[in-house]
Amino acid sequence: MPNSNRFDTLKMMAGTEKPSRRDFMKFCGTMAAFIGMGPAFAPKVAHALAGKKRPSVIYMHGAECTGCTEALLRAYQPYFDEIIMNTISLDYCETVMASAGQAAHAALEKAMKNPEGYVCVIEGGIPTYHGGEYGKVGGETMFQLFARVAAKANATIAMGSCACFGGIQAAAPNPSGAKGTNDALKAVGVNAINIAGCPPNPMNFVGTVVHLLTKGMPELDAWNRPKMFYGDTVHDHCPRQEHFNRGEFAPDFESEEAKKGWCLYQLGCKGPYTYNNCPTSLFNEVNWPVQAGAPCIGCSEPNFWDDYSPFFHPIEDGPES
Ligand code: FSX
Ligand code: SF4
Ligand code: F3S
Repeated sequence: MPNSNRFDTLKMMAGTEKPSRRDFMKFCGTMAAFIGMGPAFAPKVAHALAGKKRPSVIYMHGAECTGCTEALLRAYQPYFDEIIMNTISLDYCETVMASAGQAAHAALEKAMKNPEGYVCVIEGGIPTYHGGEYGKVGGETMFQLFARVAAKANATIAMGSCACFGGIQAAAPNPSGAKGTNDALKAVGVNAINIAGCPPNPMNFVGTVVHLLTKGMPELDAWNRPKMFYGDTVHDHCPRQEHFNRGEFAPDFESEEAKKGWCLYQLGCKGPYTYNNCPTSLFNEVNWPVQAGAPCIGCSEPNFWDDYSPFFHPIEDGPES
Protein backbone atom coordinates (compact mmCIF):
# COMPACT_ATOMS: atom_id res chain seq x y z
CA MET A 1 0.00 0.00 0.00
CA PRO A 2 1.53 3.36 -0.96
CA ASN A 3 2.55 5.54 1.94
CA SER A 4 0.31 8.39 0.78
CA ASN A 5 -2.84 6.36 0.65
CA ARG A 6 -3.82 6.49 4.31
CA PHE A 7 -7.40 7.49 3.51
CA ASP A 8 -7.96 4.17 1.76
CA THR A 9 -6.53 2.51 4.81
CA LEU A 10 -9.07 4.22 7.04
CA LYS A 11 -11.85 3.08 4.72
CA MET A 12 -10.55 -0.45 5.01
CA MET A 13 -10.53 -0.14 8.79
CA ALA A 14 -14.09 1.15 8.70
CA GLY A 15 -14.99 -2.01 6.82
CA THR A 16 -16.03 -0.20 3.65
CA GLU A 17 -13.11 -1.44 1.63
CA LYS A 18 -11.12 -4.65 1.73
CA PRO A 19 -7.36 -4.86 1.18
CA SER A 20 -6.60 -5.65 -2.45
CA ARG A 21 -5.36 -9.09 -3.42
CA ARG A 22 -2.06 -7.50 -4.46
CA ASP A 23 -1.58 -5.84 -1.06
CA PHE A 24 -2.46 -9.11 0.65
CA MET A 25 0.04 -11.12 -1.43
CA LYS A 26 2.73 -8.52 -0.76
CA PHE A 27 2.02 -8.83 2.96
CA CYS A 28 2.29 -12.65 2.71
CA GLY A 29 5.57 -12.38 0.77
CA THR A 30 7.04 -10.04 3.40
CA MET A 31 5.96 -12.37 6.17
CA ALA A 32 7.27 -15.53 4.44
CA ALA A 33 10.69 -13.91 4.08
CA PHE A 34 10.65 -12.55 7.61
CA ILE A 35 9.97 -15.86 9.30
CA GLY A 36 12.91 -17.32 7.41
CA MET A 37 11.07 -19.07 4.56
CA GLY A 38 11.77 -18.47 0.87
CA PRO A 39 9.41 -16.69 -1.55
CA ALA A 40 7.84 -20.07 -2.35
CA PHE A 41 6.30 -20.04 1.12
CA ALA A 42 4.28 -16.87 0.40
CA PRO A 43 1.31 -18.73 -1.15
CA LYS A 44 1.29 -21.05 1.87
CA VAL A 45 1.09 -18.03 4.18
CA ALA A 46 -1.70 -16.64 1.99
CA HIS A 47 -3.55 -19.95 2.04
CA ALA A 48 -3.24 -20.30 5.79
CA LEU A 49 -4.29 -16.71 6.53
CA ALA A 50 -7.09 -16.53 3.97
CA GLY A 51 -8.45 -19.92 4.97
CA LYS A 52 -8.50 -19.20 8.66
CA LYS A 53 -10.71 -16.96 10.69
CA ARG A 54 -8.46 -14.30 12.14
CA PRO A 55 -7.69 -15.32 15.72
CA SER A 56 -9.14 -13.17 18.45
CA VAL A 57 -6.46 -11.24 20.31
CA ILE A 58 -6.87 -9.76 23.78
CA TYR A 59 -4.08 -7.22 24.29
CA MET A 60 -3.50 -6.19 27.93
CA HIS A 61 -1.46 -3.29 29.30
CA GLY A 62 0.53 -3.52 32.54
CA ALA A 63 3.25 -1.36 34.09
CA GLU A 64 5.20 0.18 31.21
CA CYS A 65 5.51 3.18 28.88
CA THR A 66 3.25 1.89 26.05
CA GLY A 67 6.22 2.14 23.69
CA CYS A 68 5.57 -1.38 22.42
CA THR A 69 2.11 -0.42 21.18
CA GLU A 70 3.57 2.80 19.78
CA ALA A 71 6.10 0.70 17.86
CA LEU A 72 3.35 -1.62 16.63
CA LEU A 73 1.19 1.30 15.51
CA ARG A 74 4.11 2.48 13.41
CA ALA A 75 4.75 -0.96 11.89
CA TYR A 76 5.65 -0.63 8.23
CA GLN A 77 5.12 -3.42 5.75
CA PRO A 78 2.75 -4.49 7.06
CA TYR A 79 1.05 -1.40 8.42
CA PHE A 80 -0.89 -1.86 11.65
CA ASP A 81 -4.19 -1.67 9.77
CA GLU A 82 -3.06 -4.49 7.48
CA ILE A 83 -2.18 -6.54 10.54
CA ILE A 84 -5.66 -6.18 11.96
CA MET A 85 -7.30 -6.65 8.55
CA ASN A 86 -5.27 -9.69 7.48
CA THR A 87 -3.91 -11.44 10.51
CA ILE A 88 -5.67 -10.87 13.81
CA SER A 89 -8.99 -9.73 15.19
CA LEU A 90 -8.00 -7.22 17.87
CA ASP A 91 -10.94 -7.56 20.23
CA TYR A 92 -9.53 -5.76 23.27
CA CYS A 93 -6.68 -3.26 23.46
CA GLU A 94 -6.99 -0.33 25.87
CA THR A 95 -4.70 1.96 23.85
CA VAL A 96 -6.46 1.78 20.49
CA MET A 97 -10.05 0.71 21.20
CA ALA A 98 -12.79 3.30 20.81
CA SER A 99 -14.74 2.24 23.89
CA ALA A 100 -13.85 2.97 27.51
CA GLY A 101 -15.05 2.11 30.99
CA GLN A 102 -17.80 -0.50 31.29
CA ALA A 103 -18.16 -0.87 27.50
CA ALA A 104 -14.47 -1.76 27.22
CA HIS A 105 -14.78 -4.18 30.10
CA ALA A 106 -17.80 -5.79 28.43
CA ALA A 107 -15.74 -6.22 25.23
CA LEU A 108 -13.09 -8.03 27.24
CA GLU A 109 -15.56 -10.39 28.89
CA LYS A 110 -17.18 -11.08 25.50
CA ALA A 111 -13.82 -11.81 23.84
CA MET A 112 -12.98 -14.22 26.67
CA LYS A 113 -16.16 -16.19 25.92
CA ASN A 114 -15.18 -16.70 22.24
CA PRO A 115 -15.77 -20.45 21.67
CA GLU A 116 -12.67 -20.62 19.48
CA GLY A 117 -10.55 -19.11 22.22
CA TYR A 118 -8.11 -16.24 21.94
CA VAL A 119 -4.47 -15.25 22.00
CA CYS A 120 -3.49 -13.18 25.04
CA VAL A 121 -0.85 -10.48 24.54
CA ILE A 122 0.60 -8.85 27.63
CA GLU A 123 2.58 -5.62 27.37
CA GLY A 124 4.19 -4.29 30.54
CA GLY A 125 5.43 -5.68 33.82
CA ILE A 126 3.12 -7.15 36.44
CA PRO A 127 3.26 -5.54 39.93
CA THR A 128 3.03 -8.35 42.47
CA TYR A 129 3.71 -6.85 45.92
CA HIS A 130 0.76 -6.47 48.31
CA GLY A 131 -1.48 -8.57 46.10
CA GLY A 132 -0.52 -6.49 43.08
CA GLU A 133 -2.23 -3.32 44.32
CA TYR A 134 0.29 -1.04 42.53
CA GLY A 135 -1.44 -1.57 39.18
CA LYS A 136 -5.18 -1.83 38.61
CA VAL A 137 -7.50 -1.96 35.60
CA GLY A 138 -11.23 -1.52 36.20
CA GLY A 139 -10.80 -2.10 39.93
CA GLU A 140 -9.02 -5.44 39.46
CA THR A 141 -5.27 -5.75 39.94
CA MET A 142 -3.26 -6.34 36.78
CA PHE A 143 -1.92 -9.42 38.53
CA GLN A 144 -5.43 -10.91 38.97
CA LEU A 145 -6.74 -9.76 35.60
CA PHE A 146 -3.77 -11.01 33.57
CA ALA A 147 -3.81 -14.33 35.42
CA ARG A 148 -7.52 -14.71 34.65
CA VAL A 149 -7.12 -13.85 30.95
CA ALA A 150 -3.79 -15.60 30.22
CA ALA A 151 -4.70 -18.82 32.06
CA LYS A 152 -7.53 -19.48 29.59
CA ALA A 153 -5.74 -18.31 26.41
CA ASN A 154 -4.79 -20.60 23.52
CA ALA A 155 -1.37 -18.94 23.57
CA THR A 156 0.21 -16.01 25.41
CA ILE A 157 2.72 -13.57 23.97
CA ALA A 158 4.71 -11.25 26.23
CA MET A 159 5.26 -8.10 24.15
CA GLY A 160 8.34 -6.13 25.18
CA SER A 161 11.00 -6.61 27.81
CA CYS A 162 8.70 -5.38 30.61
CA ALA A 163 6.23 -8.17 29.91
CA CYS A 164 9.07 -10.66 29.35
CA PHE A 165 11.30 -9.84 32.30
CA GLY A 166 9.76 -7.06 34.45
CA GLY A 167 11.34 -4.07 32.72
CA ILE A 168 12.34 -0.65 33.97
CA GLN A 169 9.82 -0.71 36.86
CA ALA A 170 11.56 -3.86 38.10
CA ALA A 171 14.86 -1.96 38.45
CA ALA A 172 16.38 -2.13 41.93
CA PRO A 173 14.82 -1.72 44.46
CA ASN A 174 11.72 -2.73 42.45
CA PRO A 175 9.21 -1.12 44.85
CA SER A 176 6.10 -2.66 43.25
CA GLY A 177 7.54 -6.17 42.89
CA ALA A 178 7.16 -5.95 39.10
CA LYS A 179 7.76 -9.25 37.32
CA GLY A 180 7.68 -10.62 33.81
CA THR A 181 4.72 -12.67 32.63
CA ASN A 182 6.22 -16.14 33.01
CA ASP A 183 7.67 -15.32 36.39
CA ALA A 184 4.44 -13.80 37.74
CA LEU A 185 1.96 -16.22 36.16
CA LYS A 186 3.71 -19.59 36.19
CA ALA A 187 1.47 -20.65 39.08
CA VAL A 188 -1.53 -20.53 36.72
CA GLY A 189 0.31 -22.47 34.01
CA VAL A 190 1.21 -19.59 31.68
CA ASN A 191 4.20 -20.16 29.37
CA ALA A 192 4.42 -17.06 27.19
CA ILE A 193 6.50 -16.53 24.07
CA ASN A 194 8.80 -13.60 24.85
CA ILE A 195 9.10 -10.87 22.22
CA ALA A 196 11.92 -9.02 23.96
CA GLY A 197 13.07 -5.45 23.36
CA CYS A 198 12.26 -2.06 24.81
CA PRO A 199 10.45 -1.71 22.54
CA PRO A 200 10.73 -4.83 20.41
CA ASN A 201 10.76 -4.60 16.64
CA PRO A 202 7.03 -4.84 15.74
CA MET A 203 7.95 -7.28 12.97
CA ASN A 204 9.12 -9.76 15.61
CA PHE A 205 5.59 -9.72 17.04
CA VAL A 206 3.80 -9.95 13.69
CA GLY A 207 6.21 -12.63 12.43
CA THR A 208 5.58 -14.69 15.56
CA VAL A 209 1.79 -14.45 15.12
CA VAL A 210 2.09 -15.47 11.45
CA HIS A 211 4.38 -18.35 12.41
CA LEU A 212 1.84 -19.53 15.00
CA LEU A 213 -0.88 -19.44 12.33
CA THR A 214 1.11 -21.13 9.56
CA LYS A 215 3.73 -23.37 11.13
CA GLY A 216 2.77 -23.52 14.82
CA MET A 217 5.04 -22.76 17.75
CA PRO A 218 8.39 -21.25 16.75
CA GLU A 219 11.59 -22.63 18.21
CA LEU A 220 12.46 -20.69 21.38
CA ASP A 221 15.74 -19.93 23.14
CA ALA A 222 16.45 -20.38 26.85
CA TRP A 223 14.55 -17.12 27.59
CA ASN A 224 11.51 -18.18 25.50
CA ARG A 225 12.42 -15.78 22.66
CA PRO A 226 11.85 -17.04 19.08
CA LYS A 227 15.26 -18.14 17.79
CA MET A 228 14.43 -16.91 14.29
CA PHE A 229 14.63 -13.32 15.62
CA TYR A 230 16.83 -13.63 18.70
CA GLY A 231 19.32 -16.30 17.57
CA ASP A 232 22.27 -13.96 16.91
CA THR A 233 23.76 -11.08 18.84
CA VAL A 234 23.44 -7.46 17.74
CA HIS A 235 27.24 -7.48 17.40
CA ASP A 236 27.15 -10.48 14.99
CA HIS A 237 25.64 -8.33 12.22
CA CYS A 238 26.75 -4.84 13.23
CA PRO A 239 28.19 -2.76 10.37
CA ARG A 240 30.71 -1.26 12.82
CA GLN A 241 32.18 -4.71 13.56
CA GLU A 242 35.22 -4.30 11.30
CA HIS A 243 36.25 -1.34 13.48
CA PHE A 244 35.74 -3.46 16.63
CA ASN A 245 37.98 -6.14 15.11
CA ARG A 246 40.67 -3.55 14.36
CA GLY A 247 40.40 -2.07 17.86
CA GLU A 248 39.00 1.21 16.50
CA PHE A 249 36.75 2.57 19.24
CA ALA A 250 35.08 5.99 19.19
CA PRO A 251 36.32 7.89 22.29
CA ASP A 252 33.22 10.11 22.63
CA PHE A 253 29.94 10.83 20.88
CA GLU A 254 31.15 14.11 19.35
CA SER A 255 34.38 12.66 17.99
CA GLU A 256 35.38 12.38 14.35
CA GLU A 257 35.80 8.64 14.95
CA ALA A 258 32.14 8.29 16.00
CA LYS A 259 31.10 10.16 12.88
CA LYS A 260 33.30 7.86 10.77
CA GLY A 261 31.36 4.87 12.11
CA TRP A 262 33.91 3.47 14.55
CA CYS A 263 32.77 0.95 17.15
CA LEU A 264 30.76 2.26 20.14
CA TYR A 265 31.98 -0.35 22.66
CA GLN A 266 33.92 2.16 24.77
CA LEU A 267 30.77 4.32 24.84
CA GLY A 268 28.83 1.49 26.43
CA CYS A 269 27.64 -0.66 23.55
CA LYS A 270 26.32 -4.02 24.85
CA GLY A 271 25.80 -5.44 21.35
CA PRO A 272 28.16 -8.40 21.95
CA TYR A 273 25.98 -9.53 24.90
CA THR A 274 22.57 -8.85 23.38
CA TYR A 275 20.47 -11.20 21.27
CA ASN A 276 18.22 -9.33 18.84
CA ASN A 277 17.84 -8.77 15.10
CA CYS A 278 18.06 -4.95 15.03
CA PRO A 279 20.92 -4.68 12.48
CA THR A 280 19.19 -6.94 9.97
CA SER A 281 15.54 -5.99 10.57
CA LEU A 282 15.82 -2.28 11.40
CA PHE A 283 12.89 -0.48 12.99
CA ASN A 284 10.23 0.30 10.42
CA GLU A 285 12.87 -0.38 7.76
CA VAL A 286 14.61 2.87 8.65
CA ASN A 287 17.15 2.70 11.43
CA TRP A 288 18.36 1.09 14.63
CA PRO A 289 20.29 2.43 17.65
CA VAL A 290 23.91 1.75 16.60
CA GLN A 291 23.31 3.01 13.05
CA ALA A 292 21.87 6.19 14.60
CA GLY A 293 25.06 6.61 16.67
CA ALA A 294 23.76 5.29 20.02
CA PRO A 295 25.25 2.26 21.76
CA CYS A 296 23.06 -0.80 22.18
CA ILE A 297 21.91 -0.80 25.82
CA GLY A 298 20.94 -4.48 25.67
CA CYS A 299 17.21 -3.83 25.75
CA SER A 300 16.19 -7.38 24.80
CA GLU A 301 18.09 -9.03 27.66
CA PRO A 302 16.71 -9.98 31.07
CA ASN A 303 17.61 -7.45 33.78
CA PHE A 304 19.35 -5.10 31.30
CA TRP A 305 18.11 -2.13 33.35
CA ASP A 306 20.41 -3.16 36.23
CA ASP A 307 23.00 -5.51 34.71
CA TYR A 308 23.87 -3.37 31.68
CA SER A 309 23.95 0.02 33.38
CA PRO A 310 25.49 2.56 33.46
CA PHE A 311 24.38 2.44 29.86
CA PHE A 312 27.19 4.58 28.45
CA HIS A 313 30.05 2.70 30.11
CA PRO A 314 31.56 -0.55 28.84
CA ILE A 315 31.21 -3.78 30.82
CA GLU A 316 34.74 -5.08 30.59
CA ASP A 317 34.02 -8.68 31.51
CA GLY A 318 30.45 -8.96 30.26
CA PRO A 319 27.29 -8.90 32.36
CA GLU A 320 27.11 -11.26 35.34
CA SER A 321 23.99 -13.02 34.07
FE1 FSX B 1 7.88 0.72 26.97
FE2 FSX B 1 6.59 -1.66 26.32
FE3 FSX B 1 9.94 -0.66 26.97
FE4 FSX B 1 8.35 -1.87 28.38
O1 FSX B 1 8.10 -1.42 25.82
S1 FSX B 1 9.30 0.58 25.21
S2 FSX B 1 9.04 0.31 28.86
S3 FSX B 1 9.63 -2.92 27.00
O2 FSX B 1 6.59 -2.56 27.92
O3 FSX B 1 6.07 0.04 26.42
FE1 SF4 C 1 29.67 -4.56 18.39
FE2 SF4 C 1 28.45 -2.41 19.42
FE3 SF4 C 1 30.80 -2.16 18.25
FE4 SF4 C 1 28.62 -2.70 16.81
S1 SF4 C 1 29.04 -0.82 17.94
S2 SF4 C 1 30.66 -3.63 16.60
S3 SF4 C 1 27.51 -4.04 18.23
S4 SF4 C 1 30.39 -3.36 20.13
FE1 F3S D 1 17.64 -2.67 21.91
FE2 F3S D 1 20.20 -2.90 21.38
FE3 F3S D 1 18.44 -3.30 19.50
S1 F3S D 1 19.25 -1.35 22.68
S2 F3S D 1 16.78 -1.93 20.03
S3 F3S D 1 18.71 -4.52 21.34
S4 F3S D 1 20.40 -2.30 19.27
